[in-house]
Amino acid sequence: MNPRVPASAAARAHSNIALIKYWGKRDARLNLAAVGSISITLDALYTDTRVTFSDTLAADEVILDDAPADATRITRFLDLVRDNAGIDARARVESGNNFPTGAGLASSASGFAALALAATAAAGLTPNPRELSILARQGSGSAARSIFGGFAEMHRGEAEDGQDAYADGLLDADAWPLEIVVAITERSAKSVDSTVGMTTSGNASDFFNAWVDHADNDLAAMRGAIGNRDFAALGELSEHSCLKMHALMLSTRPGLIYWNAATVAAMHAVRALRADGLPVYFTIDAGPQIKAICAPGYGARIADALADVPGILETRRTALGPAARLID
Ligand code: 2P0
Repeated sequence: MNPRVPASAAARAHSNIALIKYWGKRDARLNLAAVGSISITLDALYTDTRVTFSDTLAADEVILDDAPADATRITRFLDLVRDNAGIDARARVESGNNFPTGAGLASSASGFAALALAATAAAGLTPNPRELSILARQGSGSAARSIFGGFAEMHRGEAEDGQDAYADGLLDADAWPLEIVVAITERSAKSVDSTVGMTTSGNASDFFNAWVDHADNDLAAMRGAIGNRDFAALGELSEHSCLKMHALMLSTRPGLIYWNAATVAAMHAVRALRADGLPVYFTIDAGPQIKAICAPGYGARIADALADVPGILETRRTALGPAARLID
């Protein structure tokens, strides 16, 4: 290996949840989304990843949450970094989430964002945030957004090579300190992973074209709500995009049902809290967990209320979080 290369680096990236959802691809090979998306990055949910390139390794090794894991998807991703850096060395990748993996809490978002940053640093590269987001996208679409803190927008892009499919920061976390309550209703991994689910939806839902046609309107309205710090507009648009995505999932053949009974109970509970005057809206990703979006200062009260909903196993409160960064 080139002696100038640091060879080992570690990064932390935070999970994010989309307020305007990404579901569907326009190009599977380059992992280009069919629609843009807008997300918030979460302080309390993150992945730490260390990448160490070594000439003595015969193959990439992956340790995920202290257990050896399949390296296929990681190797494909590291090959992009190796090509850019002009190195051949294999890597040892040690990664840990401080939350359940693969259960609809966006572990691939924080995971590939942390991997992109750690791997490029270990390979001696210094990409800017946009370049990093283009790289992270090729690991997982939602990971492009986790390069940024606060509010981020992922652009669908038009170019065939994906060079205009990147995320940008919209607003820093402290500019509008929303609070999120994540209500966990199931700890095991989900039944149909997002990549498979959204590829199926693109081929096998009558609703897919309508979903794509309306995306730009939703994105523009959300940009406006964020710019105006209009919480009711942000919340209403978030519930709308979430329910519309789940309608698309349900309309796929075979239908994708990510909710369980507690997920539905929690949706009703959020709306009951709202009817009582609390500023809270829900969103749900490709899994059974529910995320309550709370106006600044309301997280504790809403977490207490949701903890009483039958089937909710645990709640976690979080503020909005920072951008991905290198750590010791
Ligand atoms: C999102 N999700 O916008 C949407 C909402 C889940 C539901 O992005 O195939 O793991 O790796 O690009 O990023 C999850 O999909 O999919 C996701 P790939 P990813 O957050």
